[in-house]
Order: sequence, then C-alpha cells, then structure tokens
Amino acid sequence: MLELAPGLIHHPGFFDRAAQVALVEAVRDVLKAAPLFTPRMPRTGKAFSVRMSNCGPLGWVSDIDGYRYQATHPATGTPWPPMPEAVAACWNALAGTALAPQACLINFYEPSARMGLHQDRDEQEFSAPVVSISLGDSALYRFGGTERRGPTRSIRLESGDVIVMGGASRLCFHGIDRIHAGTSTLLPQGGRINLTLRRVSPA
Ligand code: MD3
Ligand code: FE
Repeated sequence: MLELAPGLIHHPGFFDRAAQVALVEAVRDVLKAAPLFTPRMPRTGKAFSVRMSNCGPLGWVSDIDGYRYQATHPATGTPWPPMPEAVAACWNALAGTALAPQACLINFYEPSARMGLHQDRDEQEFSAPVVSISLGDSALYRFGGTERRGPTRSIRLESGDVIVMGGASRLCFHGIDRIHAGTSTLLPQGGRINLTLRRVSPA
C-alpha cells in the first residue's frame, strides 16, 4: 500500500483477477434489480456523463432537487439490493472502523465520461473513510487538499485497485479526468466501474 497524502491510502491490486471477475458478476446481478440511471445536476438538470446505481441500505442520488441519500431506486421505487459480500469484506479489511458501510455507489464510466473535482460531504458521519474499488479500464484520478483552489496530483487507478480516503483526506477534493479506453479486458464492452462505499449516518 501507498500513502498518497495523510489518510489517503492506495492499495494497488487489492483484488486479483479472479476476485475482479467475481465482483463484476455480483455488480451485474445488482444492476438487474437496480438498473443504471443518469444522475442530473441540482438546479440546472444537466446530465452527468457517468451513470449510477447503488446497493446497500442507502443509495446516493442526484437530480434537479439536489444530492441526497435515499433507501429506494429513483426510477423503480424499490429498495436497493444488498451489498455483495466481497464488497462489505473489503470495507471490513481496510476501513479501520467498527461502523458498517451503509451505501455502495456504483459509477459506470464510458470511455468519454468524467467526474469533475468535488468533495464527498453529503454524509452526516465523517469519522469513517470512503473506500473506492476500481474495475475495468484504468482511470486518471486527481486529488488535492480541502480547498478547491489548492494544488492537485494525479495517479492512474487500475482494475483491482482500492483507495481509502480517511482522516485528513476524508474531505479532500478529487475527480476522474479521463478513462484510458482499452486498457483492461475485464469488461467485454470496455469502460470502468467504480464502487464507492460510505458510512452515511452516525451509529
Ligand atoms: C472521498 N468517484 O463517487 S473514487 C464519487 O472513481 C467519486 O468514480 C470517483 O468521487 C470514481 O464520489 C473517485 C472515490 C473517492 C476518491 C477520493 C476521495 C472518494 C473520495 C477523497 C476524499 C473523499
Ligand atoms: Fe467523490
């Protein structure tokens, strides 16, 4: 593992190929029950380039009314499917907290998708880290400090990597600048899946 900044830990190759294949299979099952939706920016309604779904008790959604966590899928109205065992096990191995994860956001990136620099601050509990799992094509991940205008660094995230953002890095700015299309054979149609695990509320 590599400490990129205080509390920002990179675990390259945490999941081996067989574990990645099993995770993709589990994500496909989740998406059958909770299909990908296109989130929209609050106020403007502009579509994100990333499509999303969730599993676990709570899911993160964004629409014209704002960002929030909710227990049901915005289109189907049904509860999010359970978090796959291997995803919860990753949190238990790396998060360093007794609090259980409540939300697993699934981000699907086509090669042209991006995620602008932002902070994750829609949670009511910041003592737990955010744990992020990368699958499929590699991505250029950018992170800075807790001020939007501060300096940033970039690293490449590969399929099977896990990033833990806790402590002093829990509220750091971060984003995905580009997807390196064709760099992984994990997803037959290409693209990238990111699973982001979060604790939303205090114990
Ligand atoms: C939180 N996702 O969903 S990894 C997001 O790869 C998000 O899809 C990106 O940012 C993705 O909110 C980046 C998750 C991540 C990375 C760094 C963080 C979350 C973080 C640093 C501080 C707090
Ligand atoms: Fe984020």
